[in-house]
Amino acid sequence: MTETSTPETQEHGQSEFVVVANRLPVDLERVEGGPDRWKRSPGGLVTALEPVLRSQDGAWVGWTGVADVDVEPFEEGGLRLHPVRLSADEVAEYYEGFSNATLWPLYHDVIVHPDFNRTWWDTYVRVNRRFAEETARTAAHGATVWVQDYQLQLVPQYLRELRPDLLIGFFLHIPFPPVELFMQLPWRREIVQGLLGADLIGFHLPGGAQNFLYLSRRLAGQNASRASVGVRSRMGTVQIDDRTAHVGAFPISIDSAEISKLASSPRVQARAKEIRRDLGHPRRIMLGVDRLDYTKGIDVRLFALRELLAEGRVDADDTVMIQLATPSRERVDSYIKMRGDIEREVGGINGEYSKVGHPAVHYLHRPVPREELIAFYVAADVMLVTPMRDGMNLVAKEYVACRSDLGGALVLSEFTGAASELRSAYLVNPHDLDGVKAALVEALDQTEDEGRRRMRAMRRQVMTFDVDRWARSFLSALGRPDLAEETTA
Ligand code: GDG
Repeated sequence: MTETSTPETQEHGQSEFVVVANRLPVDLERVEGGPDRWKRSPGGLVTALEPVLRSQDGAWVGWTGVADVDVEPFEEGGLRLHPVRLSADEVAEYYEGFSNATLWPLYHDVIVHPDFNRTWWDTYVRVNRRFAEETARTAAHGATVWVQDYQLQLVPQYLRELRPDLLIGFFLHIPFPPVELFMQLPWRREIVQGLLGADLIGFHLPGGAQNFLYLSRRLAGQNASRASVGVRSRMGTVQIDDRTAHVGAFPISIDSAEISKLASSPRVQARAKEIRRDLGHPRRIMLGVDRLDYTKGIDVRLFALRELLAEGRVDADDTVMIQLATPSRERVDSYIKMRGDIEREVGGINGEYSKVGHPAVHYLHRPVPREELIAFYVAADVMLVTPMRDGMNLVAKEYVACRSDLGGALVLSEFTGAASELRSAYLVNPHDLDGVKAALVEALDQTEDEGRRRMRAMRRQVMTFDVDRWARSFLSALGRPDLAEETTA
């Protein structure tokens, strides 16, 4: 890293723009006897922010994904990365514990019971402090810092205490829960105060922003008010002493043009045909793509399929389902149980309805390469997105971006953030199994005209509001329209 000699950058770091997230945008791969290797994990976030990071001497603060390793800051693919060390106990308590067995279920409608464990909370506090300290070392005087997601909700406050000169944004990628549920959290006041350290607190939906504004008034005794600005983001403000925090809705999206282009490429089109051929040219292919998570409603679509097969409304001879389930949080108890339940259900359906060489449900429990995933989207006639609760759901948007042919149908849960934008999907209430079954049959049997009409409307939305636009609207609201310009550079 090169050092400059101005007093400000000697005292602080040199990055004018810093992203802080639980994970770095690279995975550490340790090879026995060999040097460490870094594998890029290109999510939408890094794609959208890369141009700003590059132009602003930007940095990314996050964990490497491996416990107990010390790595000095380094550069990878033009990005300056600042690893935060976590011990094995901290991974168990801050990440698997408080983040994924307390906050995750609490913020997703308590689908499973959140564990309120005081040791986990203490570790969450300690780790959030460490992230704030590393960020404080990295950021230049007056820099802009963008903190991401539920694992780091205390970072804005700690960072402000350390570095009042910084401009701090926070974005929550998961739903912000209804007030009644949030009030269960023993550390509810601390979390609200933690978030209020930011100058701008962003949620996917206006409902989350409203819940947060109400809680700021009630728990932090702050003077919060609501104002309506713009069509897509309703902004409110919270007054904290002489400072104003802004609160708003910024629905995230995908790199729509890039995905659309990849889906149209001859290689992906050929692979999609090959997938259909490998399946024995069924009349209809249904597809689910999810991290294996209890919020995603994978069980709902399996129950619906099983009943439809039993009733003869779907025929396994001409219709198949593919479920791609990416392994996730495999050491958390509720995930271990859910995996067993889902695999039993898949086994049950296949036991009853498959023929040799023609399973009714194809289930892959492993990540697939990105291009392969896109080929699955292109091959699928009906995409099943049935979460019980989901902040946004990018899979739904990716499917739409892949269908420049205006083919295919999307069955989409009302309880996803995406449902507020994709109104022409077959919208379902995942708690209403008969409703899900009816929507599934309708989507399987839609006429070509009906399908094209719906897909055209959804594509208009997804192709217009992409991840770049999301990042620009957040950075503009944060008071950095100049950085917003950079995202299109
Ligand atoms: C959280 C919120 C919010 C999945 N399997 C494979 C694979 N994926 C990719 C998908 C998609 C991403 O992972 C999943 O994004 P989702 O939005 O669907 O869900 P979460 O992981 O729960 O994300 C969510 C999001 O944050 C952003 O704010 O929308 O609500 O829960 O991009 O394509 N990619 C590859 N192989 C796989 O097997 N290559």
